[in-house]
Amino acid sequence: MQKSALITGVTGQDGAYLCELLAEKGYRIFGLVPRSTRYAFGNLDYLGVTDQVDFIEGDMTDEASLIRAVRRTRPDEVYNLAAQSFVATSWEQPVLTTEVNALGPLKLLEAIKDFAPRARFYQASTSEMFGNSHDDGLQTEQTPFHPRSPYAIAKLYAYWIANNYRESYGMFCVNGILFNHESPIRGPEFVTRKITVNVAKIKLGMAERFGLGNLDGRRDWGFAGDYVRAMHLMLQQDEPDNYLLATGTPHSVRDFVNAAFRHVGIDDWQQHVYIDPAFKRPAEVHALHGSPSRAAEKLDWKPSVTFEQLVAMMVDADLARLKGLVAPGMPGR
Ligand code: NAP
Ligand code: F7E
Repeated sequence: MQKSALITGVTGQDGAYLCELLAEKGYRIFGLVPRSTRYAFGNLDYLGVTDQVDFIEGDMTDEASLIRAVRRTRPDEVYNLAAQSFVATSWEQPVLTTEVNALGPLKLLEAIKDFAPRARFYQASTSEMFGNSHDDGLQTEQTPFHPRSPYAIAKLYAYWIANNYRESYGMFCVNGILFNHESPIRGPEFVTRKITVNVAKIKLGMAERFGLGNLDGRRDWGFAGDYVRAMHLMLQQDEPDNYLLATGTPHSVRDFVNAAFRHVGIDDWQQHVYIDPAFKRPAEVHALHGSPSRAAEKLDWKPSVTFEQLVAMMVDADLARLKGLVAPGMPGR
């Protein structure tokens, strides 16, 4: 029988890759979209999957719309990817971030409990919940949480409420604790895409310099296409559980800058990058380095794209877009 999935945040980076995956698997896909996103299907268009999705208007802050979406679709699987996902903005808009990222999942879980209690639920949790906490430099599913931003604190609430609905009501709720994952359709405000867009512009003579904040921040960057495969796998297990996804190989922002410039044959990148304090954060997460061993063992998952391949893929995509080799408004592949 055909399976169905309801995806919130369907127009975001992960939403688009997940649609691509579930469409290949023959799912009926329902996508929740706020009114403001109604016609912003760039990521889905880019992956060629817009016509695979039945769109339902709704917003994570509007409980009635979530109830209606779940009642109308009665899905087998729900992927809660919707979020105010930019950490820096969470200091500017902490209340909105909390309403969307913490109370949103609670409202959605209530709707599922009442109208589709057998649906399997995926919560997009994040390595940001660890903050600077680690065990000998490495984060695992056992590492204590110490969130450092309103974003991470809201996500920690969602993490616990998903665990609680599993324990209280026997619902199939899983948390994917995902480390940073990127792609050619990553939002342009995130550091990786900001770097690849600017490096491509500099290579093509369209810009000279750009500003960045903390170059010493270390992240464990993987490819979004790999991570959505694991989201799906988590919902196919016999029992619900929480899993951490990472590559296990961290790099600094400086490493990313260096690799992106090197890819286009520019060695003296220091001439093109200046430090702009405006991009520094009130409280920084210095280093995220995750252990994917449990996901490897239990889900038989491993990432397929290396750091160098990811950087090259993103720079090449932005070069292609800027050269007009892909349709305007769409990130180049
Ligand atoms: P993204 O590209 O920013 O996508 C977020 C999606 O949520 C967008 O479609 C956005 O629509 C939608 N959204 C925002 N506010 C909403 C609201 N009030 N109601 C309904 N939809 C709303 O994020 P992503 O990178 O795909 O990440 C997917 C999820 O994983 C997020 O929850 C994020 O916090 C989490 N996560 C991401 C990473 C990562 O490295 N990418 C790592 C760990 C966890 P608009 O575009 O219209 O705002
Ligand atoms: O920052 C530093 C910044 O904004 C990465 C989200 O998907 O992953 C993402 O959150 C690092 C930080 O991502 C700039 O200070 C330096 O150390 O790309 P980012 P993030 O904050 O790690 C997690 C796992 C999520 O869950 C989030 O949803 O880069 N950095 N200079 C900069 N960052 C930005 N954005 N811009 C700069 O100019």
